[in-house]
Amino acid sequence: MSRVLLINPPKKVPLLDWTLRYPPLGLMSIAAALDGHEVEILDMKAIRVKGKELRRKLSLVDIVGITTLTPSVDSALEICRTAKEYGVLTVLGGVHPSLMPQTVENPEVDIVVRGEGELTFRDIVDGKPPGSIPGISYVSGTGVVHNPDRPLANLDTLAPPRRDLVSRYQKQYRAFGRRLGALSTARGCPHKCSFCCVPKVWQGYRELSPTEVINEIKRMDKAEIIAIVDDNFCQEMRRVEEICDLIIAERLNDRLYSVFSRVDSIVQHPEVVAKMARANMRVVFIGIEAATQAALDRMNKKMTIEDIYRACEILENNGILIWAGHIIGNLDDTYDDVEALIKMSKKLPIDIADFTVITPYPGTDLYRFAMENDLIDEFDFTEYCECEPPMHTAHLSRIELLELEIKAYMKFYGFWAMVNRARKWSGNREKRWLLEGNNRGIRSFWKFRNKSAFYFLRTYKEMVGKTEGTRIRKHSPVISTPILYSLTTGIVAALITLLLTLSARQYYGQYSSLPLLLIIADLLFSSVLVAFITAVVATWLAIGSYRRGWIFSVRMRRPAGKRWSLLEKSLLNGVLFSAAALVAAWILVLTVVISGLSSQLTYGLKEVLVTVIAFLATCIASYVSIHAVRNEEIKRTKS
Ligand code: B12
Ligand code: SF4
Repeated sequence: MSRVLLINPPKKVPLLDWTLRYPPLGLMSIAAALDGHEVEILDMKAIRVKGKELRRKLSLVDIVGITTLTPSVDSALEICRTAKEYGVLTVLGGVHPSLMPQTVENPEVDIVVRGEGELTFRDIVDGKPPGSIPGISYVSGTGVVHNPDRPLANLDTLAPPRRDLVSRYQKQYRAFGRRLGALSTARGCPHKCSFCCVPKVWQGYRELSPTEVINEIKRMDKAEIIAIVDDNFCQEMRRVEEICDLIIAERLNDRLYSVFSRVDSIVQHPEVVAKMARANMRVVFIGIEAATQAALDRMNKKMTIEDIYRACEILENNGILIWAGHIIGNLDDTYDDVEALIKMSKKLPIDIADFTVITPYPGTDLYRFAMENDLIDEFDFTEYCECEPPMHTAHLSRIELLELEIKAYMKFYGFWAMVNRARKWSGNREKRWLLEGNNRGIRSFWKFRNKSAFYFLRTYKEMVGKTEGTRIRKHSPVISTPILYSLTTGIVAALITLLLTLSARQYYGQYSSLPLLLIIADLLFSSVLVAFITAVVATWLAIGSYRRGWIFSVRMRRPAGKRWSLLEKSLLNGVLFSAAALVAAWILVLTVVISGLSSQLTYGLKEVLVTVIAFLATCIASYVSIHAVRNEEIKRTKS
């Protein structure tokens, strides 16, 4: 008998991991195949485990198995390193090592299990020699060995997941503020979308029989919402119908269900969708991905824009909560295309929206294309969480992708958009469950929304730092919009100018008794000087502030015109604004002199004049400079 510790690594990715906490179904499934062995599941995403406690647990076992997605690979490797200190056999499984079996080249990893894990891991734990176990990769004396793939199992022959091993974390597994249970009723997907790794990991599509699905639901009596994790639960609508009939007949529709579905499946069988609603399948996640047919075709999505509209209509008419996924920055998307996608998401009756930036997961066609075309900028997999763009596209830079993502979230989860959505939910009998139990559904979104705002502010600053090659101070001031920034700096510049002119008043004695020519010369000179200095300083500050991520500017990108260095742009603005100030001051002085009001050329007039010039020059110079740097018209001085 071996002692086995199965670990869900602690890495939490922003956004999704904040709203949804799922039980580690993969680990529960492989644990089910290990009878006769001593097994524990340590869900480090559900609870905080101190280093000392982890070491203690590792010191007591023979084998550690860790489930690994791409963004959590570092976290998994770190656990392997600790495990190796205690001589524990380390095994990695899950999506990432299945797609990148070369992960086994890390000295702290002994074995990588590719694809379906139950029977393969069972062989490892039973102590079979590595050479005889299909579906694993390992390092032998001659180098890395990739054994042939293991034939896929009949799902009905596999033991049901060991839910008892995670019951102590049950309170942590939640969605929409409700206790969540996860259920897999099918594996794989027959489609081949270019950005998706599922067809590569699972190969083919297999189902659990409807009666087994019902048996499994019966075992999940503690869950208030059951998340069916199949990639396209609606792949075989006749089976879905059968499952729904059984759920209704067995009165298992007292709990909520959430499923993932392709839009075309919904469009082809609206009558089954009505039955899904009766079975209390109240949340359907659909992948909308793009707003143009060209983009859908390019990603091989094999559906139409009309399908998207029609599927939303069908779901809405059945009172099903629509949760839609959008990809920001499909390969040929322009800025306009992404803006159209954001608009579309607001136009459709979508209740919850995910906006994920294009992410080239290893093993996908997208990854291959991005590598071949040198589009990937970030090779640190911990950043592959669909929140921060690791690549650029032909038309969109990384910072633009991030800006568009932020813009999408701002529009969809803006204050009034949220209020309107809450009103819609409260007026809809089928969606009112979100407001039940002290509004826990809505409150979970509200928390998510506010946390995301802070996350995006930080990420934006960091991304500006990376893409602009600027060192970002950790605690830099809050981010401002260009208008707010320009107005604030304008007011500060005006106040400083006013104070300086006020304090210089004593040196001028009786100003209005000075010779007229001298007063005119002084007014003109002061105007030019103030305009020049404020414009130069404002330009320099605005460009620096933008590059440090203190100004968040989402706007249409114009084709870059002439490019300036920071010094050139500052001097240019200085000259332009002082020329404008000279003209303005001249007009004022001439008007006063010509109208015979020379006695009005007082020091008070000078104070007002230079203060106004300082304010305007700073505001305008800041604003235009922000847009100049935003449009890449300013050459980078650092890299
Ligand atoms: C449910 C789900 C989630 C849940 C829970 C994830 C979890 N760890 O359980 C939530 C919502 C939290 C989630 C989050 C994310 N997810 Co997710 N998720 C899924 C989904 C839909 C189902 C996973 C599942 O439960 N499958 C059923 C079980 C039985 O399969 P399994 O976990 O793969 O386990 C089997 C094998 O992989 C293997 N195995 C797994 N672990 C181990 C360990 C050992 C030791 C061994 C031997 C074998 C083994 O054996 C198991 C049984 O056969 C998959 C889609 C899919 N088809 O995989 C996407 C998927 C895994 N997620 C994905 C992504 C991108 C994410 C996020 C980055 C999304 C985001 N924007 O935030 C985050 C990352 C979270 C993180 N911290 O790393 C990608 C993974 C891409 C990649 N290369 O890693 C997938 C494939 C979706 C996709 N189409 O792209 N996800
Ligand atoms: S995105 Fe969905 S439909 Fe497309 S291949 Fe992946 S799982 Fe299948």
